[in-house]
Amino acid sequence: MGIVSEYMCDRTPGTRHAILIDPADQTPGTAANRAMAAAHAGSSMILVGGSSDTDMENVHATIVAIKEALELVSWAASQDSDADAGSGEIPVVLFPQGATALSPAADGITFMVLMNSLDQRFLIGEQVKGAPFVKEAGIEPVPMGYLICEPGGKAGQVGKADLIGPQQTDRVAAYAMAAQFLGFRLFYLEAGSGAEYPVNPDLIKTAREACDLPIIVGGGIRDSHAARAASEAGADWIITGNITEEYDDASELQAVLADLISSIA
Ligand code: 1GP
Repeated sequence: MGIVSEYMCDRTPGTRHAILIDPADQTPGTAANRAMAAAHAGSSMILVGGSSDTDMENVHATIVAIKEALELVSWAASQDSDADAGSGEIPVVLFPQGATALSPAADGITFMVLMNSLDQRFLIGEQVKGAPFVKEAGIEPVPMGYLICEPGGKAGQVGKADLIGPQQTDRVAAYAMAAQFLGFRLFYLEAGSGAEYPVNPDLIKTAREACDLPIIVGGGIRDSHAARAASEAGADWIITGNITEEYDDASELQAVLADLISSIA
């Protein structure tokens, strides 16, 4: 297993937090400031991905800017003898919608299959298209089963997902088992970016009991209450995208994220 896989798949008890940055929504400089605020707040990873209309150059510039900013954070922490042991550099991982939003500067990539898509493109097409780039660039792939639940949002529509309903525990259990049997290292339950409600904690709990994979949960998590519910149901990772992009002031963002992270620690 590579370094990023080991890091993401570490099952030490507790829930970690990551922010999702969409390069289409902000300049690389703003993305870097938000990543720094997240690192200071105690986030454990930066995911970069999102919109289907993002070009390669923009993704690359964003990742380079974030990595430079995080290097500074980690250097500053190393100079501070009072800093926490956990303040080292955190990974920047691609979370792509397709084969075009990639960058060789990323530490890793969630190499995913949208398991409940009805479209061949998201089951194997984009993966085959992107694989030569990932190999050539030497980006570490972390195989991931990705499942979209209601309401699903744009990801559900674009990905032509046969959405998992909030009460469909049997379905989620079967997908979680299949994800493990297929050799994925991670299992992601997605409600869709900006979802009006997050993944039902019952689905998370069922997936937790059905497989041994680390479970990532995202979509519609906007406050400590929702984050805690996902954490208590068994999520290993909580992802927040939209709330991260709502704050232009870095210290305000840091305070909001610190509050959310303290609720899942
Ligand atoms: C995307 O689920 C994440 O996978 C982010 O969702 O933007 O609603 O936080 P939000």
